[in-house]
Amino acid sequence: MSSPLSFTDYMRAFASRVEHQLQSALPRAWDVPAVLSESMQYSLMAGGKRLRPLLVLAAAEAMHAPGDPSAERTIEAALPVACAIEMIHTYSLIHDDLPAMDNDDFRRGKPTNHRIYGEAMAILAGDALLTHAFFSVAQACREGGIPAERVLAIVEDLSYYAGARGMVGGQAADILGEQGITDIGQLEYIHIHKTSDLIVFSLKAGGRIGGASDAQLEALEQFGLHLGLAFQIQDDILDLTGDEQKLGKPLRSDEKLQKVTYPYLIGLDACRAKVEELTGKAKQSLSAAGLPNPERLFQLADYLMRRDY
Ligand code: GRG
Repeated sequence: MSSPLSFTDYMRAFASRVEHQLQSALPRAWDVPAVLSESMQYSLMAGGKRLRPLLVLAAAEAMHAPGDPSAERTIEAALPVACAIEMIHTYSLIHDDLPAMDNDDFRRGKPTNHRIYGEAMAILAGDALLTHAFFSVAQACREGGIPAERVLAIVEDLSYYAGARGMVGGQAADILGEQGITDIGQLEYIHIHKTSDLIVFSLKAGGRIGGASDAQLEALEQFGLHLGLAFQIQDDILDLTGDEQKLGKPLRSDEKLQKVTYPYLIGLDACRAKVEELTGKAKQSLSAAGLPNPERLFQLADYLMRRDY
């Protein structure tokens, strides 16, 4: 029997499968106006950690006991759903970068979509990625053979977690509260919806594809909620310490306090402790679920806590 891949090789192998699948996931250029197609492709293929697709695949795999040969079929069937969540994530980044929102010039080390294609086309590329994500989920049934009732539940979840009750709601709360956030509760609401919700979706979708029970789905949800918050706080820490490293000096407090973030409210040390605490809680929620093979999800949680990019 071959020995299991190291975690790094595992991540690399899954990321490359996602990358490969994404390449052919969009409508072909001859079916759509060429500039629209190019603009969608530009942002979707611009790199990124592909975290959410990896979570879909790892959660699907977690539903099979180690060594179960049918795990591979489940992972393969989950790929269109893994692509779908990356399309939604990419649309949210394109729209978030627009002048009406964050007005950013660079994303993933490249000029933002609207800097290359103009605002109108960037809005449309985001809209088209959002819509195409649902097409991609439907493909999991048509081509991947996932039972229709599981795909229906995934569609329901996707509209819930990505929509007004989920990520879009979180973004709205962020914009509305821009000047007036004074406590952790408000910040937590924003992060749960902006960040955790797509992570929760990814884990539940993987679980659903692998046939998770209601109790297992609930555990995956709790895992994702805590993991998402830990991920966001780690992101805030890296934003701050990254700026310090770039500038080669510690920032003055007035330089750090441009935006209300976790470090702004509770300081860096408390943030680091919070990331550990939330990661521990995430792993605890998952342990209780009795998934057949949760090992890679545990490793992913530890990896995210220690990441430095
Ligand atoms: C415009 C509807 C709408 C929503 C925007 C995603 C988002 C909501 C805003 C982007 C800003 C931000 C910090 C969001 C929190 C989620 C987050 C940390 C996104 C970045 O995700 P990564 O680190 O990005 O996985 P890559 O580039 O690696 O895919």
